[in-house]
Amino acid sequence: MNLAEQIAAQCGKEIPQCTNHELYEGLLAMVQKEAMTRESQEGKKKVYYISAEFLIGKLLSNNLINLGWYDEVQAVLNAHGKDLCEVEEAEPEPSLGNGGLGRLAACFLDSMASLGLNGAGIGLNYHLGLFKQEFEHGLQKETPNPWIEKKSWLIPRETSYTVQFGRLAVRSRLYDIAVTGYRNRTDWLHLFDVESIDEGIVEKGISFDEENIAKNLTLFLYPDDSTEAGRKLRIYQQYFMVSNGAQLILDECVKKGCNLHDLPDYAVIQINDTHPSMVIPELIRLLTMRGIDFDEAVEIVCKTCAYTNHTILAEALEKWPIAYLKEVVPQLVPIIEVLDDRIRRRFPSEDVAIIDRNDLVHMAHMDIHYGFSVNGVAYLHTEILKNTELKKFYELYPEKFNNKTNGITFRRWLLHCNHPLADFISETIGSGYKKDAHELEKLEAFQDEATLRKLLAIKHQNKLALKHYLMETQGIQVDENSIFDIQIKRLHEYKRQQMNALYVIHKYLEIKKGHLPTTPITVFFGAKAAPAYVIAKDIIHLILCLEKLISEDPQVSPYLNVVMVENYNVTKAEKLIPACDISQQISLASKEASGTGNMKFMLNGAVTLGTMDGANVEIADLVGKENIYIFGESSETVIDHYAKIDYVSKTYYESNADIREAVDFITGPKLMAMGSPEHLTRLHDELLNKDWFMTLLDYEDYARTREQAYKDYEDRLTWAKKMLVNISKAGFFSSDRTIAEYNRDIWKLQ
Ligand code: 26Q
Repeated sequence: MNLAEQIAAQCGKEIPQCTNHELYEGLLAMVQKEAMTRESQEGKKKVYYISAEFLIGKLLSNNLINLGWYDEVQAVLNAHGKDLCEVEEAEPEPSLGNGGLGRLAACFLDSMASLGLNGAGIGLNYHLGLFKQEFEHGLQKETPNPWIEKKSWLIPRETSYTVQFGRLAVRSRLYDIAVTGYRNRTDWLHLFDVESIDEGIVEKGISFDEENIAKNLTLFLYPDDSTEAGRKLRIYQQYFMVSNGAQLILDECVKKGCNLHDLPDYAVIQINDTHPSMVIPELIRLLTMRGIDFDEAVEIVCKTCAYTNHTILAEALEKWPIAYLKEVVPQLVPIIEVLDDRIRRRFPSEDVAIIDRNDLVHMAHMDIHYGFSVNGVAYLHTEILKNTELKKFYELYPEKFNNKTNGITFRRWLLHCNHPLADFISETIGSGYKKDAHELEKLEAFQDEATLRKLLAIKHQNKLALKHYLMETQGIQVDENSIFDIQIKRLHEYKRQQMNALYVIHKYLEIKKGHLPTTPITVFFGAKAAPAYVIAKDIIHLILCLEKLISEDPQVSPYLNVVMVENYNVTKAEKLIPACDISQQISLASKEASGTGNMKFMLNGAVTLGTMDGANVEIADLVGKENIYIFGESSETVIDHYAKIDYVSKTYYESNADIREAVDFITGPKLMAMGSPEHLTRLHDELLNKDWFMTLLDYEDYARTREQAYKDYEDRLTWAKKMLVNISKAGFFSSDRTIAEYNRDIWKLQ
């Protein structure tokens, strides 16, 4: 049978008669069948990547690319009057993560399979992904985000375990999603669910019915809300995940001939932030139940578990009240107490204790003491962990600390999302870069005018594609000839969307005064705010007000526009990133562990405007100062301000007229009439009296540097050279490189 006949057979009718949704389901089934044939048992030792989040995004196109089917499927569909891009639209996006950490886990699985590593992901099968965001009266509204249809990527398995919560026993059910490697083996993402889930609860509104754990345990993904007090249901989720994971790991190893004493020869567990940290006491518990004595069980676990830290925000480090744990997972409490006791005997300092004086369990501390590796996610981040945040631990265990700078999978973030650019690169330097990203460096030799013009043409084409997409989905009109200046990421004060908004106000006022930009500017935002994060929602409100104000002002809108993209998610990122000219990476130095959007933009030929924070530092090193716009105070200066508590935002407000004008515009008559005075006043007060993330400290340098970038943009060929250098140096940020380093230094699979 040829491909067209196979598709028709799978769908039960000829291609032209199929809806896009039917074609999606047919192709899904074909991909799943093929993925199974590429399954591999190879490798004695296996890496288990445990994570509360896997932000996998849509899977169809990616799988087709990885299997080597994409071009043929596209051609066959076209020949029958169908279009793969439209078929893609029929697929619901599984938003099983909040942002960076979850997306990283998804990129890592892709790279593990693509490198042929024996690995698996372990997580939870949330029935509703991260909430859907809608804008209503200039405010964010959250609605449920279901993604599981009758036919989905989930493959139900027979595997089922019992998980004990005090007296309550819950049965689990395993679902697998195939992770097809790029022209390589299939690995699996194991997602655990409860057998007794009841989706009907959603109808009654999003709230957690703790009485009915067995019915709602996997219904929702918690929105990243570091400031919210620990919710008990989250402990249920975490323990459910790790207990199932630990049981699966032990079963798999025993099946391969492991006698459990030699577990570290068969398994290595990567703990993705502290969300899965209970796997440590749980594994100790299970090993002792299987006849291993306690001391040896601790030793085995110490050699099996490795921990990745993703944040230096103190308030985001998980600390659970021991009373919660006693209630939810009483069987773990005596184990955690012994682990704490042993540390207290060895190291009397209160700073490194697991259970603190207030009876809070510090999950990260447990990971560091009882794991064999601790890594940060970018050079600067790891240095800050070693020298500041986790200094006391670094002194105890210098050998455990290592850096693994994040990466992204080029299959999704170039081959899939930017076909024109990928084709252009293949024509210019051949296709070798698809397997070895470092080959992108060959592009640097092509700085002739014809190549640069081609690059500009591709960018223009992608901007047009985004324009059409936004028109169709949000009814928004954008000017493809304007500069596309983009900031897309979760809304958080440390990421400083508010600084970007202050510049927009400044520019608006400049235009009002008759100072017009040479090329029009479109400032794109995309961001979800955690539902309980008040200031974050105020910032969204401000951005929406600015969008409205400007779009209704014919004097300004030919030169400046704001677009707030609704419900920002992986799918939207895939459309926005290829169209970007300027990538905003403007976190307060020392606060962004790495960032991975910065890498995606660079790979797609955007130029970064950013602070020396996270992986921006490494981007700047690679591309050189000609090809990036760096501004703002250094992480040392910022850390020093925090230590001395000497930052006063009002000083900057009072000494700079531009700042004063922009900040006061927030509560000026125009916005107050248009928006909600409550939100605007609160934000104004926050900036003036607190400004914990030092927006006003960096504003002046930010505005100046941004102006410079706009000015340089005018020289199109020089700008295109910057784009070319950014693309050619992006190879380092392939997650294949990151995963190869994890394997070389931590996992050590053959
Ligand atoms: C905590 C408590 C209650 C509910 C949710 C959470 C929660 C959930 C998700 C806390 C944090 C997260 C996610 C954190 C995250 O995405 N961190 C990012 O990780 C990226 C990958 O390493 C980095 O690039 C980013 O710099 C970092 O912010």
